Amino acid sequence: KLDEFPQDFLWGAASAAYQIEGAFDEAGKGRSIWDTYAHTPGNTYQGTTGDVAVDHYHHMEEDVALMGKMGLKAYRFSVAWSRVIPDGEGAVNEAGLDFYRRLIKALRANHVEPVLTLYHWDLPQALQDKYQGWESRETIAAFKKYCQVLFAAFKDDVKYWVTFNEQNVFTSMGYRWGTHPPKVMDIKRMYAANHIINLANAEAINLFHEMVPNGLIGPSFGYGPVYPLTGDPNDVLASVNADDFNNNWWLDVYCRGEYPFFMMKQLQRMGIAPVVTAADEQLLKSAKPDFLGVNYYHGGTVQTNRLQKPVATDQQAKDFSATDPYLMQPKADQAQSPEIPAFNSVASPYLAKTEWGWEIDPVGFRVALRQVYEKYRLPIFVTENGLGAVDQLVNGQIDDQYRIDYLQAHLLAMKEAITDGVAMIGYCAWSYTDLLSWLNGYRKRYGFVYIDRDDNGPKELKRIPKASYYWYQQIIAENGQQ
Ligand code: BGP
Repeated sequence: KLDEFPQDFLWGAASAAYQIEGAFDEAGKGRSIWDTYAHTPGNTYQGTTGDVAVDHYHHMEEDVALMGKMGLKAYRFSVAWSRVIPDGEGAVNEAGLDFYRRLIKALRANHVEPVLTLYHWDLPQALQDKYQGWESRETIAAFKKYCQVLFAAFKDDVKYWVTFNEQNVFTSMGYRWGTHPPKVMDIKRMYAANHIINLANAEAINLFHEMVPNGLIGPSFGYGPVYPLTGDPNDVLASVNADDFNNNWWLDVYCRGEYPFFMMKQLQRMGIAPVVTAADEQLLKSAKPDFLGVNYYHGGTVQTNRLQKPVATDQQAKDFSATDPYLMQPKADQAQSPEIPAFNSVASPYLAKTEWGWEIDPVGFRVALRQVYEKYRLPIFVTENGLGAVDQLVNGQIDDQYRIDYLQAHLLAMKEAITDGVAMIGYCAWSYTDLLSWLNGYRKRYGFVYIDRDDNGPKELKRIPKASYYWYQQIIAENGQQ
């Protein structure tokens, strides 16, 4: 028999500022690197931007009222740094801060616990221009100031805080693949930026513990278990390398305050390791997150890159990348990563895929929760998990049974992990309303609440609860009994 969910389990849903707010230049907001990136032709799917997004900025009360009706226990959102401090480090824009003050008040009035993410990818453009963003230590000071403003403003009203969302994703996309801002393709710079962000994360956690002693803070990491394609020891070795490369490189720093030993050695051999001073080491060791945010979509299967033989022809690699730019297949005779050349990512022969080619793997969710808890023993807050699909509005309704099936399977896996002994705070499905998918525009929908808009622009932006909304309402009411 499976354990029950804890009585105070936070059943939630998530979002991020750039993907929902719109109002990109209203009420004193500064530009972010995502404004710049999306405004540059060729960078996003059909040129879609978050200029209007789903206009949550002007529909906030309505959106929160629907959360109240749903019985949602927690709502994860991010603050747009450039709305609060338009140039990233100077004067505070009171109107920007006020938007979040009103949001938090509305959440509390509807008995929804706010979960505030400090950084979900939208760095103020001014910091990119002035300091080269996350490649410079000046940006740590700016981030600390921004954190200080938010901690002071919301320390009595927000208990759960997330520092960085998916550092692994935004740095790999932004500095390795060049498919997110700042569109750099240089792995040495990628490792340097990661180190700076690790320091910023540590500074934020330490400052938080001084200023908000009753709150809880941690990073949200995009975690996927790594599977070897076969039992061939070469494939197993590849999976050990890939686990360092995909997961440990970040998680060990967050939770243990140190970089993984073998991978660091390898980077040093190649001359691309970050410069870590004694003071840095001390800082990283001193900052302890209170929980670990886990975003789970899928794991990854790898095989050894035998004799550097191609795993895909150029055409196959192109087709694969075209389905979803997040899943980049190494091209012919090219390893996934020059620094860890012993693995290549391949499709799992066991798993079905979503319309965007993401593997559907609820068992992997249990594996993920177990692995992370076993290694770091921190309570886990699942801060994202969900299904991106094309939804059809038929007679004013959306019957997204496929999303219900997906979520149900993942909730069951989570219950099994809890029975295994994993300590969990809550679960935020991605996403609450439909929203902008960074590189896929508006047709890839994740929400419990449908929003009437497409890639060509807003229609009426009407909010329509989907079948999954009513299903989740029931799940919450029964605390996960199904
Ligand atoms: C995560 C991000 C989210 C969200 C989600 C779905 O990596 O933290 O912001 O976008 O993935 O991704 P996508 O929109 O590419 O389908």
